[in-house]
Amino acid sequence: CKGFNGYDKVLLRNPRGSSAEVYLYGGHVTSWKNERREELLFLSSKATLKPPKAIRGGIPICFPQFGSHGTIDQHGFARNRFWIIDNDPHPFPTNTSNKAFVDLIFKPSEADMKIWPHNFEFRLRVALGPGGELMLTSRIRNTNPEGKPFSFTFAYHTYFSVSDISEVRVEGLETLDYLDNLQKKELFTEQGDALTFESEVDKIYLSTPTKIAILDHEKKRTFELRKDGLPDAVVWNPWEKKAKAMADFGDDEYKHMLCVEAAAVEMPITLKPGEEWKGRLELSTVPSSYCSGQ
Ligand code: TA6
Repeated sequence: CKGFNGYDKVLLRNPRGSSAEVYLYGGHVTSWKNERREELLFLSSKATLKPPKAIRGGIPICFPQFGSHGTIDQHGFARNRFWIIDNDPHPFPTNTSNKAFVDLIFKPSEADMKIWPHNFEFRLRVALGPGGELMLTSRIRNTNPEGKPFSFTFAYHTYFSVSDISEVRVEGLETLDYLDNLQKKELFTEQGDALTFESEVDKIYLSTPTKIAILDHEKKRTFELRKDGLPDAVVWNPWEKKAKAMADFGDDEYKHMLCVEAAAVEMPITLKPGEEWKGRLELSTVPSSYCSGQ
């Protein structure tokens, strides 16, 4: 259905009839609700759904670049473009019997190719599983006719909704090396126990495990993030000062969000013509008995 400003708005409902649901604008998931219709993703009250400005929240997809360098927009242009429903999803397997899903495709315009001179097909499948789990699969194929390979970096820039950032823990990134965007991007090593949050954080963890857990004390809920083809993980909260400096971010909203992003940043992915890369993200929630301060 036509959503805001021309973005196609798509609603996925759980095939088993539960009230779990997912909303997308173009290739951007903006809402993921569980069977109790609780919103699990953060979307700023000041988010604009107006291309080409990126939507502040949900799951923006960073491609062909994570971060800001060179002439490409910060986090690439895929998140700011129109996607179309792909009725010919040949590359995706058909085992979707118990899932609600939509297939979208994005190809670069002439203007895009002036920014990044490559031909590609970016197919995205967004699926809602029978248990309310949210799955995103990206397939990016190099369709350069004249034999040119290309390299890119990528992230599912996921904004999780949390009750209180000061009572959130992240498990799975302990003892790993990370690049710190707040300290001139040197390489550091994380300490030995779960991450907790008292101030701005902007770290790119390298060679991370397939599964990362985000524990919300107040809700007694754990988000489980599983990823494939995405070795790194970015953890970001702007905290008060940076949040106040963003027009599309409410002053106190930093207290109720945390970005944990399945990513490929340290080692760009290179595709020869005809080659295809697949990056998969699966999000689910489980009850957790974590008590803060443990
Ligand atoms: O993922 C962390 C980060 O790279 C931060 O440095 C911050 O810039 C954030 O992304 C948001 O970027 P955006 O371009 O969406 O405002």
